[in-house]
Amino acid sequence: MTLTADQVLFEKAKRHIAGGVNSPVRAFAGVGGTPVFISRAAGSKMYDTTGRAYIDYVGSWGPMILGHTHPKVIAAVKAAADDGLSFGAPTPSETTMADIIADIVPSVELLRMTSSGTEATMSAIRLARGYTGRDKIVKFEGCYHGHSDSLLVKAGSGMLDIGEPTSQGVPADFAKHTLTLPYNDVSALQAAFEKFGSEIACVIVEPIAGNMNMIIPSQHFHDTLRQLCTDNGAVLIFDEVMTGFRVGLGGAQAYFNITPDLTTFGKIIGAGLPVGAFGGKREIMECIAPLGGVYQAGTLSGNPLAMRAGKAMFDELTVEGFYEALSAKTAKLVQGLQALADKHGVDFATCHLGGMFGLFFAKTLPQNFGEVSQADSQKFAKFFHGMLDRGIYLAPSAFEAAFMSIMHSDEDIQKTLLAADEVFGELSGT
Ligand code: KE4
Repeated sequence: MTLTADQVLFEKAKRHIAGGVNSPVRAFAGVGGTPVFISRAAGSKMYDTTGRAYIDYVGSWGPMILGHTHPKVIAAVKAAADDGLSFGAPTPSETTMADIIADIVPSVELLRMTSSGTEATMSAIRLARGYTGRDKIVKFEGCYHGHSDSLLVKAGSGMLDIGEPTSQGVPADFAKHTLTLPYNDVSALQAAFEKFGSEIACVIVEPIAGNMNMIIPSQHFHDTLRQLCTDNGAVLIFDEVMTGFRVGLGGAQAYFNITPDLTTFGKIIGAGLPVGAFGGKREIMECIAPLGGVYQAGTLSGNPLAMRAGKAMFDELTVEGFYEALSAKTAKLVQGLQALADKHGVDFATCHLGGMFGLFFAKTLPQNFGEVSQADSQKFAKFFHGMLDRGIYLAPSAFEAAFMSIMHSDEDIQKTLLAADEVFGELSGT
């Protein structure tokens, strides 16, 4: 049997890369088949090693809101590279980035850059524990905050594809400090604080979930969470690694009009280069070394290429009307998909906000992880492959959100809907 180009590349990758991928969710474990190896990307498209084009709705899991190889971002990276790749010393470009984030997100009075979202959330958890002197943390089932030990308990994203919501290798003594509650459930929140309130250092939440596909929780959930944290002296951490500058310029905290104590960022702020950040109340952030006793560091934190790429990115994101245009593209696609699924009698539910959208093979829109688990992931896998065969690249997992870029054209959306019409037709009645 002749192997495809991707199968040959995947076998070669497996020789020295664990599972052939440098991040599990890329391995297609959730949908089966062989991952597509990408050779380049431009605008709304990625190209495999045979030159085949795919309309990309993953966008590197969120960062590529301007589309791939945006000329101003590429120019900024090239200019920065010509000036040197890394200095291990402060640069003005880090100050520029910090000022931009603090200006756009009023809850951020002081911040620290990192090189990934995982580092940002791990550091924020340590900071909350150091600031409060407490050990317990609260997270929510199906939410994913990166792969630090405290947070790999009933987590989402790629852990759900491999059926391991709690990672091996995390000592029980460690995991016991992590309380995991059902997402978007006010009574569970109230009960947890009633029982543990004075012991809880922080609550970390995806303010809009994107790692069990997409769930927009109720305003009541967020209002209650904010009040309980305030009443009990717990730090409220909004993990906006995915939603930050994605669901709107101000992120989910602006959408819900909630002021978290700390916010974590990643993905978009580096325009696709390795970056993360955490920030918030000055009083809390001043506990971070060298100001305070909570240690946190990183050789490449605030990398000048990522900072200057991020600046070029924000120059575009802050243009009047950007998010209105992006949201209109998302709405056009999602409403078109829903109409086609309805036409073919396929149980399908969608949600979207800004440049982020969710797709479920379910009669009604899931409101928590339990309901997400009831959605038909087998049908999702068939839909994924049917669309991939037609040149449409969706997230290779039923537990991931999808992303629109400002570069996706009406033609891209029409082609996507044409493909979906055929695939829903194949799925109807199955
Ligand atoms: P990174 O360490 O992957 O930069 O960020 C971790 C992280 C933290 N918080 C949220 C809300 C996140 O969504 C993520 C990472 N998201 C996944 C996709 N669901 C990254 C893709 C991957 O793991 O390869």
